[in-house]
Amino acid sequence: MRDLRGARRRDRDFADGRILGSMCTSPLAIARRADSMFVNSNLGNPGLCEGTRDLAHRVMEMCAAMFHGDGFPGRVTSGGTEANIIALWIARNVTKRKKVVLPEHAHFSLHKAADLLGLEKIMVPVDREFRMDANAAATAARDPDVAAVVCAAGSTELGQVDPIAEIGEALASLSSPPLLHVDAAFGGFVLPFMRDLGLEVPGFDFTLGQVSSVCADPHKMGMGTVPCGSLTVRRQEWLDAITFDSPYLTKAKQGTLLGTRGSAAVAAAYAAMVSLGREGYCRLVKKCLDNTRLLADGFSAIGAEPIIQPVMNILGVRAKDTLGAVRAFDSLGWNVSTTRIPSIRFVVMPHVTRGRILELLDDAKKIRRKGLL
Ligand code: 0PR
Repeated sequence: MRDLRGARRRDRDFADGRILGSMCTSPLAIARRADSMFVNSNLGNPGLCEGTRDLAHRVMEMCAAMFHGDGFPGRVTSGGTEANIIALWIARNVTKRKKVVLPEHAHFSLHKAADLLGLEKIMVPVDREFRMDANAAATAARDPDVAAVVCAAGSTELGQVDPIAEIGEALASLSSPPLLHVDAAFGGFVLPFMRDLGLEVPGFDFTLGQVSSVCADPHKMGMGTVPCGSLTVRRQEWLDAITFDSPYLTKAKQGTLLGTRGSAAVAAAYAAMVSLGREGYCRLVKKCLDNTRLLADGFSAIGAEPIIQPVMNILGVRAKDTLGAVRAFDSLGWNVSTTRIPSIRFVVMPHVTRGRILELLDDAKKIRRKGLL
């Protein structure tokens, strides 16, 4: 136990409000409790664990409804990486094609997926607002060997939303269009609630007829525990394309990437989603957006400009010396990260309070005086 306590102390805790370099956060109390109730269950053997199988089903029903795909099937996953891999796996098997169109800002899990699946990547540049260039995406998608086009709804670096409606329209005009996968690993638990708050949100979900699949992670803005993601797809037969016989298990077939896997985070996702409901998520999202605005305005006030006006609760700030500034923040006890643009990246998760933002801005002034910002 001493070893464990020692190791645990060395793992940073979100609760101190100083981590702005992660997309995870302190899970909701009820999610932690749910997690600890299911440490002994295995979602990989649903015949033995019918309880968690049902919870997984209900989590997926809620995700489908959140993305206007009521009744659409899906899978809980271990996170965005697994969901992106499954989405491209489906695309490859359904279309029997060998290429994938990715935006330049695609999360590295999509590069992993392409590598694993033997898909050739066609990279599409971003526009001045760091959105996937719609014309270039449309041109790339005309290649008849393209299995899928991937767009982000909440890019990892800047939280930007690609012009998914425009790209979807271009795909609709093709005689045999590729699948369109939306990576909303982060934005999936932000954008629907921004819409509820009356903010303008570009189309990104199944309301767009061409969208084939959407992934969204309960372990990011969903307030669940790690590891939990989701993938919702438009058609059941697409899941059949990745389903295998599992003769030794209590169910004859398995349609997921992982085999044995924990149920705990699925129970936690269920607990977080049911207890927060849309209103609870709206409150959290509003708080994060307000704090992001405060941070962006604070940086502008000291002459360090945002790369783009924040779309959601992720902010990129231009620095004179990006790595030097990140190191300086680090030495003052802040965890922040960088983007390839380059800029300093701040993810304003629910554990980051208004008070912490004001402290961070005070420290930013010191870093500015050193000439790094
Ligand atoms: N898609 C997008 C748009 C993402 O931002 C991420 C994760 C993924 C997919 C992959 O999700 P999983 O990591 O759940 O498989 N983006 C974060 C990032 O790379 C992941 C992360 C999370 C990094 C917590 C650090 C950290 O402390 O920034």
